[in-house]
Amino acid sequence: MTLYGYWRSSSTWRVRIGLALKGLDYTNEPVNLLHSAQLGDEHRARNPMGQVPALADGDVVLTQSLPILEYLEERYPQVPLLPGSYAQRAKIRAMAEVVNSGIQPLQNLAVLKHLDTHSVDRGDWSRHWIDTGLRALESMATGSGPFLVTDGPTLAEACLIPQLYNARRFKMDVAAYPRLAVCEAACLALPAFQQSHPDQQPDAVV
Ligand SMILES: N[C@@H](CCC(=O)N[C@@H](CS)C(=O)NCC(=O)O)C(=O)O
Repeated sequence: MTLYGYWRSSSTWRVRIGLALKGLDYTNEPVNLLHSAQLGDEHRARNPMGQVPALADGDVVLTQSLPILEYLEERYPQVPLLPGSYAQRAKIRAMAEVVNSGIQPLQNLAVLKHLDTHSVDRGDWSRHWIDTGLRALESMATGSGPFLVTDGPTLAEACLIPQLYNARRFKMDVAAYPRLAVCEAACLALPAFQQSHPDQQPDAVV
């Protein structure tokens, strides 16, 4: 498999977490967002939205991080990203969706660039939407241990942990969400989250 992504992209990190949890090998092909490589013809042929990530599995090219993770779940069921009962799996998906549709699209690069043309402060805007979503997740986190829903990391953590990393880039205090901070510490102690961390990627600039 080949993952087309960017080291600091939260959506790309979601997919790296899924691949790492399932122990799947892949080649990393950086798409430099700062050079607008995501908007070039070569990458748009993979993802017409002009966004990362895209994942090629043989001849199949997949886009959108959550459908990519659902594909991995069905194709490579080892180490499930959607474990537990029907109700738990619905909860995992709901928490992933808070990040995927309730936070990240409101503060992705294209939106922030457009805000610049309306004299809106990128930081204030982004912190507002990140805080709204993280508060919701804090109250939804009902797992008995450190994880959000079940006794290990799932699709929900694959979305949450990159979003918390992103929150820090906007100078937010993650300790303001104590349940989420505990979950983050538990995840970051795991090799799958460590090896998939943005700072560990070959295209990282740290
Ligand atoms: N819903 C998409 C979101 C993808 C997305 O917004 N990716 C960002 C990086 S995290 C991106 O490529 N931004 C480039 C841009 O906005 O120009 C997914 O989950 O894959």
